[in-house]
Amino acid sequence: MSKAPHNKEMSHDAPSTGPDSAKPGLDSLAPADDSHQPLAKPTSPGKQPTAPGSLKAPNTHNAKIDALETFRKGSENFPLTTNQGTRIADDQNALRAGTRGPTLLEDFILREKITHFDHERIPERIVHARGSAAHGYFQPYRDMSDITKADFLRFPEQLTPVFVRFSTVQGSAGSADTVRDIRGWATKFYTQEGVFDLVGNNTPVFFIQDAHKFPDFVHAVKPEPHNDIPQGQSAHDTFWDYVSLQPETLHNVIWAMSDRGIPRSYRTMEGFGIHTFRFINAEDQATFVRFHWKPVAGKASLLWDEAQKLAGRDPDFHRRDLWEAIEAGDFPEYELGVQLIPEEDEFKFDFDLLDATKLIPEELVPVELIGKMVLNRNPDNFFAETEQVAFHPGHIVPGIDFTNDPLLQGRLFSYTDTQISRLGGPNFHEIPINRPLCPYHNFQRQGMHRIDIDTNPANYEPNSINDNWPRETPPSPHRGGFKSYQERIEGHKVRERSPSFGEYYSQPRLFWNSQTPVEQQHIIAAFSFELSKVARAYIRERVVDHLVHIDVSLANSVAENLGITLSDEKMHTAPPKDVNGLKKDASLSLYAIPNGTVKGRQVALLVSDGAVAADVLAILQELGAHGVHARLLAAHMGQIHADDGSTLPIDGTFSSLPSLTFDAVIVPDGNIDSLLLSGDARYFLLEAYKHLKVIALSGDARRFKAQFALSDHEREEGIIEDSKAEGVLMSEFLSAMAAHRIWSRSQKAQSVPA
Ligand code: HDE
Repeated sequence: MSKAPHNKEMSHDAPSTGPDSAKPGLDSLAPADDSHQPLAKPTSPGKQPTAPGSLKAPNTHNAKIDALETFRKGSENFPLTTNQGTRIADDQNALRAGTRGPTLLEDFILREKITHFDHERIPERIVHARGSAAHGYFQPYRDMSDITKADFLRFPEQLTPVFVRFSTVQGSAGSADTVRDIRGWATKFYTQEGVFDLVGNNTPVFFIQDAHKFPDFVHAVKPEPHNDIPQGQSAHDTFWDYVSLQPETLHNVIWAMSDRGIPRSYRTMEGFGIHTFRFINAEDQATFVRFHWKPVAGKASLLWDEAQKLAGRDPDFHRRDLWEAIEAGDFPEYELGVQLIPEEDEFKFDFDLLDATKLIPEELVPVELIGKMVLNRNPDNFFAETEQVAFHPGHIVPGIDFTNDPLLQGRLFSYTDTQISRLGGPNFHEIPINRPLCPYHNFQRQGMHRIDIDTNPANYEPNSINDNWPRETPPSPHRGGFKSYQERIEGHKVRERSPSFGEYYSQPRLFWNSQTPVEQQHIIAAFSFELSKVARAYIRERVVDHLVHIDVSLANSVAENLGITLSDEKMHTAPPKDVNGLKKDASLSLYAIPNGTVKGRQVALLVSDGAVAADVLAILQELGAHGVHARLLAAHMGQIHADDGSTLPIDGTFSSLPSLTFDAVIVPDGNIDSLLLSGDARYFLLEAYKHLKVIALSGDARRFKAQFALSDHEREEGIIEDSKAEGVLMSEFLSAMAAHRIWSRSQKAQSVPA
């Protein structure tokens, strides 16, 4: 690197920057002894990454898919040193004058260690502070060049590395995963033409239309300013005060109050780019596009009671699920979808495409699935990767462009600005997780924490000293320079919203009407819960007054729960107009269209000494064959003794791994007496029953039916029973589990106190 060529070929090969490329120069300065070599050959020099290339034939690009390898360092078999490489002889004691005397200022080892520690925190993200992330790759299904010239969407054989960070919005970095909130979904595509960040959420709309309102909205939803309560939740006065005064928020609010606000896992969430973007093809033709992520595992959510309990029993529930799924080889998969709208159709809708509080119903514009993303590797270091990753909707590549959505336009300023304060300067793009995988060269080379050592003698352009390198690339159909779409703009300078943004109730109504009856009940319960936490009665009433304009029955049910009586006039409020004549759109519901597979789900087996080994084995084999994870739970850790004398290792206890953390439960045959006597085991099953989970009872375990107020002869959907596990019991169990929950039990389950 010290004598790097002036990059005259403008190549798209491996980056010429980075610590490794600097090595030759540094090596010549290295001491002759081996003081910087491992003491012995490292046995595991850091975690070996899973190479996405091994899943599909690699191409030249895929060879660079794990570019972080350049920066990863393990420390096995290396001596402990200071940051300057000086070997440390004693890391237990500070240097002091006499064993009982004062510590000496001279102790550079102590000073360096404590100083570094003192600065180990960076400001957490102002929103989306709590997140977890994973590496993976994206692969397009077809050549999209008729619509976009974006290189990463042109070659079905080409894998593009990605890094995805999922997050909650409101809570701080240490808050619980399962709170009711919107989830952030930010994807960094390391394309050969530069980094493309798709920074979206798990809802297709946002709360506000204009970026200018964002600070007020965020202040309102964050904990209250006087006492910093509540953490990670919207159930408080300032949020609902804001909502009641800003009806444009209602659409995203009803999504947040639906089961979308409490996803089962990051694997079972949909994602959305929200704003309308533009695709640009090689002929400079533009097509409007809205981005979607569709989870291959299907869509699924928690129940509110589960979500609240999990916030205490396992605050890392989503983080752990993502991590464990990847470690187990159940790589989360998502299909990238696009809704494409020709430019000439811009004004065909009852809403404005530039309004981020409106979605485009899939019934009107179907989603075309154009590729798949697979998350197949956990980060090595939470801070270096998940915390330091810097997303920005303005990180964009040729073939994709912005529109005049006023929310998007404001975001384009905010993200760089926030990274500069969060990551300590303008060189955050040099942090390994943020570096483009294609070469990048320009004349910006100073500022805090500069890592690259630019050798070009000219740091300006035009220059003749270095033959004007690095030079601009003219736009061209492929691999050209970025050229903004030439949209004709005309207008007065105004602080004014377009009247086409002015309708707030039709889309929330479409959402409400599209839900299954159970989902509608959940929405009523969520509004009722949240508003019951609002101390000021007039705020509760104002919100209900808005709900009246969405749907009178929704408003009335919430009002009843809050002890509010709606006037006759309100009860006869006319509904808003249908959206382009549409009354329902099944895609807006989580469960209207059956979806998903059982692969990757978690099942608990409750056992005790005397469990029938053949039964347990049959269950484990059948679950394993369908990619379902089983855990054996007992009253104690260690092992239990099965009926045939064999021992079964236990994964957790009935209380340490509560039913909340499982999708379904099976009680195998054998020694049910002791389980029936265990309060923890009975609580486990009752709670699973309350949460509408599939329960299978084999052999003697059928005695548990009495717990669910069922006689020996009564059958109930979702309680799968047989004399043994082998055969029909397991096939019925698996097909019942595919529907996520036993919705028909909803009414009866309400009487369960667990
Ligand atoms: Fe963000 N948003 N946002 N946002 N946003 C941030 O950037 C902002 C908006 C989203 O995992 C911040 O790096 C403004 C919409 C995600 O690191 C900040 C506006 C959508 C993440 C910021 C919006 C998002 C952020 C805070 C209104 C969905 C987490 C830390 C104009 C399409 C990314 C940071 C990650 C993060 C500003 C609205 C999604 C302050 C001004 C709409 C997923 O820059």
